[in-house]
Amino acid sequence: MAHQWRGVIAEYAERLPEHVQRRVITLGEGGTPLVPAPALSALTGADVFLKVEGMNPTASFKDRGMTTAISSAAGRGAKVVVCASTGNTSASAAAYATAAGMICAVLVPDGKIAMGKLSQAIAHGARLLQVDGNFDDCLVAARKLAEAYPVELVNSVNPDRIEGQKTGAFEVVDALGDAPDIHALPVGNAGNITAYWKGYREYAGLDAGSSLPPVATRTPAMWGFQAAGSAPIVLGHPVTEPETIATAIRIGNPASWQQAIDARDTSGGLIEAVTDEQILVAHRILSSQVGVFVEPASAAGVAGILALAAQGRVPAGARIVVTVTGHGLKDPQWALRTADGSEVTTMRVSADVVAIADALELG
Ligand code: AN7
Repeated sequence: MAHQWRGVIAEYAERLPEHVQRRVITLGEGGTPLVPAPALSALTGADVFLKVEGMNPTASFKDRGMTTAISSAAGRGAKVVVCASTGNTSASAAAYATAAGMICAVLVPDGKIAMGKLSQAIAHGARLLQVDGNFDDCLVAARKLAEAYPVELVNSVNPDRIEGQKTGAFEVVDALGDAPDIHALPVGNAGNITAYWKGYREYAGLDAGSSLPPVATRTPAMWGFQAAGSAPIVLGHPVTEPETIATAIRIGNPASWQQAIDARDTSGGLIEAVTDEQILVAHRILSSQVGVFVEPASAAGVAGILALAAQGRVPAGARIVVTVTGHGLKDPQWALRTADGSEVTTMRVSADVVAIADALELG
């Protein structure tokens, strides 16, 4: 019988609020692969899987929460949405707003978002403004705009976003048959760690007020990783000038800070920092040893489990799921550098089979 994945609202309707279901705007998000990563299992001594969120319609995990946020706004008759973004939220908001026939306003830090994401927001017709400031400044402005004007805010401070993003946890449990021991992921504005933790708790029957039967017998330890130059939760104070090559998580004052701490502490987990060098090493291992191409921020979770394994802090044989949050094609320049930072060169040859075979060292 013909069947295709219907998007997260239809697939998880009974676990999502009714108000996001009045006018469903979907691009078929979710249903992303959970890929075994034997190379990472070998490096960590654990049993590692990747939740490959670059397979979503706009190539990042943001689509899970955008279908619910835009559907909710559409159900209330909203005409204009706004978001602040380090790039992926803007790409997703622009696509879903277009599908809903809405106007999408986007505030991004000037010169600090990856070209692929900028292209997506523009291609989908967003009213994009490059703001003289960082992401945190953009979010303050977006919140004020939504308070003072008839505009809906679709950042993850909007609870409808968290509802959609929690489906990532549902899919992990549906694929594995139960929750993993550890769930690792990058942390920026801290919406995703909040959402996964909510999803895992709900599937384990730990949320008050649900009459649905539990699907999982347990919840994982949540391991969040920030970039060392943008690690406010690790440091315990906001970072006024966050820096990292992982522009997606270049965030100094996360909106869901307290929720991230709750997820860390109630799950028995941790939130730690990884350096840009560790991020780039993990990025390279993912592309050259696993076969999964991600953007730098998305490699932070993998960098984290590798760092903890090196410190002997990864339990042998633990089942670990790492969310890799966005596709490598968003920010492809990082593939074109070698480990020592020099530019990758490619060979030129004549269209002659012998010359080509020689160049490939097949002779
Ligand atoms: C690839 O797009 O904040 O901790 O404005 O794009 O839920 O913020 C992006 C964040 C991880 C961090 N990986 O997730 C935005 C934005 C990628 C991201 C994160 C982001 P949160």
